[in-house]
Amino acid sequence: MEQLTWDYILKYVIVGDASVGKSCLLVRLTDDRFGTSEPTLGVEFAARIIDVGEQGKRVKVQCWDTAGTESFRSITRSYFRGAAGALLVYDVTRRESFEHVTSWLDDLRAHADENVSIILVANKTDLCATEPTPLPQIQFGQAIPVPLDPPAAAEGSARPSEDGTTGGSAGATGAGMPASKPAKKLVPRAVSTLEGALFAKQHNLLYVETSAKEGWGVVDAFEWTARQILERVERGEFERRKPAAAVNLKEQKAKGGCC
Ligand SMILES: Nc1nc2c(ncn2[C@@H]2O[C@H](COP(=O)(O)OP(=O)(O)OP(=O)(O)O)[C@@H](O)[C@H]2O)c(=O)[nH]1
Ligand SMILES: [Mg+2]
Repeated sequence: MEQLTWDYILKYVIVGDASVGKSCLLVRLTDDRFGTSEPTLGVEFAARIIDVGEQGKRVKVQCWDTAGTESFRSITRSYFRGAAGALLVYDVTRRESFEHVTSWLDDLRAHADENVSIILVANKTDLCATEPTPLPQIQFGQAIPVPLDPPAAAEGSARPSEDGTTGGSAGATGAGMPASKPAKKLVPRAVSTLEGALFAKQHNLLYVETSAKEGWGVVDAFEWTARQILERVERGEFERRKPAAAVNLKEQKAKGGCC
């Protein structure tokens, strides 16, 4: 039997509009794969142990994936209670999913732990770029430095042009270059990196850009929040070992699975 130990158990929730990719992000975290998923009915649960920080703390993330559909909202809200970490997800290609972030944030602030660490997750970036957008360096425990201008495209990366086709050189077959798979059709972003990062800064959230499809930034989203939570634990901001507490410390178990 595999010996699985952890230093902390953290309760997480994933929230955001329907179809922004919440379930796919969780499947990417727990199974490291991308699959088409059905809309979530109510809530689903999964867990994974991750290593956090240079001190190598092992954290068991117990995550509730909630339905984004309005009709489930009162049910899913009840799962926010006591959450130490939250992923607030929008789809970078759908502007309205970003416009609804404020309302999800209000719900989280009202129902999750008062010290909840929230990361704003800009998902589906693979639809707009062939590689992850370079983000400003994010230091934990510090405000996110927001760039004055949108980050320049990485050299060689393809950027969407106004007609939605690839404007860069990735996948191009120049003289002497072997033929590669056809360039992916990219769509324009509905929410820029700058706008997402600025919103996060204004509301004291962490910020990450992800692709559940490509696996970009997904583990980071959970790990960065866990790091922030552990810092808050060290500062004594979470009550310890309370039943149903957001954070349980030094639980050590031998189990056959990680859930
Ligand atoms: N290209 C791309 N598609 C994605 C990504 N994440 C999710 N999708 C697709 O978006 C659709 C919705 O994904 P879900 O994970 O079911 O969305 P959800 O937020 O859980 O939706 P609800 O459960 O209804 O709230 C599916 O067709 C996914 O395949 C991504 O990162 N990139
Ligand atoms: Mg879902």
